[in-house]
Amino acid sequence: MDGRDLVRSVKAVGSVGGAQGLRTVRAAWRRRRADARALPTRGPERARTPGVVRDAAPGPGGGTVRFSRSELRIVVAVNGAVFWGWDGADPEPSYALAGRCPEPDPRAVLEPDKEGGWRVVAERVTVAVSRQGAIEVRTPGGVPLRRDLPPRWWEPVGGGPARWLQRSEVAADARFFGLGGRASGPRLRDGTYRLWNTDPGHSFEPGDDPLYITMPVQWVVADAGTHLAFHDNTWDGTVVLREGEEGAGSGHDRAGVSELRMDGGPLRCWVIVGTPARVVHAWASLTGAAALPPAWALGHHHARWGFGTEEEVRRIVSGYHEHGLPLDAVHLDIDHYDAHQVFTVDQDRFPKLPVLAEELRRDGIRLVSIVDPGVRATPGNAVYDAGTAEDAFVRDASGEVVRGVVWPGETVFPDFTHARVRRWWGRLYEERLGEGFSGFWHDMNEPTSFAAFGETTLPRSARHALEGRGGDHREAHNVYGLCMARAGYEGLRELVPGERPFVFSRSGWAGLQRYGGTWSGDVATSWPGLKASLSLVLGLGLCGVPYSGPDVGGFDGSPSPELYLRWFQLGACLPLFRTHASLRAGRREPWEFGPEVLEHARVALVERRRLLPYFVTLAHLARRTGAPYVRPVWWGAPEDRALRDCEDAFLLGDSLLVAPVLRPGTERRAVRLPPGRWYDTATGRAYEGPGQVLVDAPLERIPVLARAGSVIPVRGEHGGLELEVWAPAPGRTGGGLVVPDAGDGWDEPEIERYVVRRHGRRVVVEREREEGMSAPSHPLRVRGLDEP
Ligand code: NBV
Repeated sequence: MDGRDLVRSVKAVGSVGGAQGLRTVRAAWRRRRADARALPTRGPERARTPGVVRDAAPGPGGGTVRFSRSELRIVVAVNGAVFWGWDGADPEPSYALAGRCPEPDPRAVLEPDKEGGWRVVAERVTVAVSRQGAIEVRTPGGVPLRRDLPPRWWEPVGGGPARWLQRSEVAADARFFGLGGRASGPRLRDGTYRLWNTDPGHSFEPGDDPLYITMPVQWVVADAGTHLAFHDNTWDGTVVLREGEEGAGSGHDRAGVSELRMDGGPLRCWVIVGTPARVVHAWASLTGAAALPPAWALGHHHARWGFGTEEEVRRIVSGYHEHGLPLDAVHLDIDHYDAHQVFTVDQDRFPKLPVLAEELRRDGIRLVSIVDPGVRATPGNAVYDAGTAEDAFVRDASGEVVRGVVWPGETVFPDFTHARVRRWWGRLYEERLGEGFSGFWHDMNEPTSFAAFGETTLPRSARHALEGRGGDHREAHNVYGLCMARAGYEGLRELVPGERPFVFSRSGWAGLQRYGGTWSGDVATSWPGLKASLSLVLGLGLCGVPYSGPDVGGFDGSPSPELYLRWFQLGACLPLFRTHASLRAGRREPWEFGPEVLEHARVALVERRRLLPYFVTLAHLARRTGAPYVRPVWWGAPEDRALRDCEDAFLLGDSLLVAPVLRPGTERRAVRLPPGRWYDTATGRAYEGPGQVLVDAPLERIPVLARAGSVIPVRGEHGGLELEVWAPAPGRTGGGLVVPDAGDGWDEPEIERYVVRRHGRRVVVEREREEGMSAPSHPLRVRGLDEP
């Protein structure tokens, strides 16, 4: 955020906090401008490469290969993931890993390779190391998936962290995905992607990079196979991607290239090879199971910056009721704070928040609170005083507390990389619970400070505990949001042990899913913004964070009725379904866009509610298997190149394919189908994949197709669970998993497995149990039989 942006947003907030609010932030900003304490300059550097191989020694799960100027440790873990680390880098400590590094696979062996190299051979992968330190990852059949050239380090002559470069080559036909939440995906085309969590300071569109959640997690999908590569390093860096090109006729292939440059930190990498489902499974076993959102969080949320008063909240909720629109959660933004200070309530405008919360809860609606990390640096502010007594705030190298500028004015920042500080912060949620809030929305936690230090974050020299190791903001920046999410999640687990916490966070890093989800941040209100919002959900899901969704309607400005509706219809198919907008933006309530939009939005809301059991099932499966709810269409057929290039549709679980409308004036659209039969759920018409078909997409709905043979748990008319079964194609079978909702606590529901067979015009559904097949446990509705 530059000065102009700051003044713009401060003006916006000033209209809530009054002229006084505006003056406070401006004055604080002026004071802090000179505050950046620079890091020492790097001085001259010396370049280094590994040199030539000397010898190798076997070790658990692989071994160590020694070079003249470095050494490389390779470990294959029992979950099939391969780790390697240069210069003695170990898998631990790591902010990404959920616990200890998984056990080494005792079956993996280190053996000599051709031309003086070495290789580690494991069940699912072979890792070959050349004499010069290139590392090639091959399938068990020997097909290369990735070749990392020998790395290069630049070490400051006077000591300090080395910068490094790792260049990797992949197949000419490969496509790149992932790297966290990227606006110009899901396919990551040629370009530079930065690894530094950033509040762009304005509403973003494709092309804005980086955003709030960056991760050095890369997916590579090629004819030869799929793999994930994770460089476990939290420092600032960039990834330059260049897709390859296949030589036409007798021409040569040009490999795809990924070049990773890091400003410091270890050079260590995890690679997982396999089908997409196996890759995410191993990734989740490394970085942790996704927190299971309570069922209400899978419904519809309505937020707004600037509800203003309790009356306004009641008015919006009544609007939902009067128009017959389901609503599950209302979010209160910073304007309900007292003078923008977190963990406070403006008693003039929200005098009886617990009463309002109770009223809403009786109607089945939960209140969610925004939580900002910045604490107003004023003695007398209870959070500041308590944090000071706790020695909770980030300091600089001279020991002074670092000050920035955020909404409350001059602000200090808890050091969430310290377990004691996390515990202190976690206990503060008790105040929120007392006000009646059930869920928590972490914002501004990149962390953002308005341009006080040239960058919109803390100075790089700021010191952090980093779990006792000690370090500075260069290393801690990217995990600040992750550690704040942990503080909130763990605090809530202690405060309300019987309920699953609901936390979602704007910033984060690999492993965020352990504590909750995220949303797409301030997406621009435009058709490109709509497309970007889907890109983020897909990218984050591949990186292990399955629960996310955009600000429906976009964050700023006023969407046209058509754009709003198309966004609403997409949002209704994403895990977090939330309408939200900025203070100055136009309205986002479904009835504000005319009767036609209202009617179609109602259909989308009612359908979301009907599909709630399916979302609950997907949430459980995400937790148990790592598979995101929202998956690229190549999920089950990564070898299909046309699917790899399809960016305008997605799979919602195994059973549904959603083809949102991302362009104005659309009434029909092309849909790229994976193999098998697919039914348009609105018309029942069957289409055969793989291939491209044209499907109706009238204003009233976006195309949603169901896979033949699938079993989709839905909410029946009277609220009970029903199974919607889509007939298998003649001669084919089907099936599906159903996980019933077991409440907001920790009870583990049993997974129900169904098998579907077709006999002529009859469809037979059975539940598979340990003791044998039995009748389904819920009423059935069979569809798709009218097709030949
Ligand atoms: O708290 C105000 C907003 C919030 O509505 C939005 O969702 C966040 O992404 N917040 C950013 C801070 C202000 C941004 C200009």
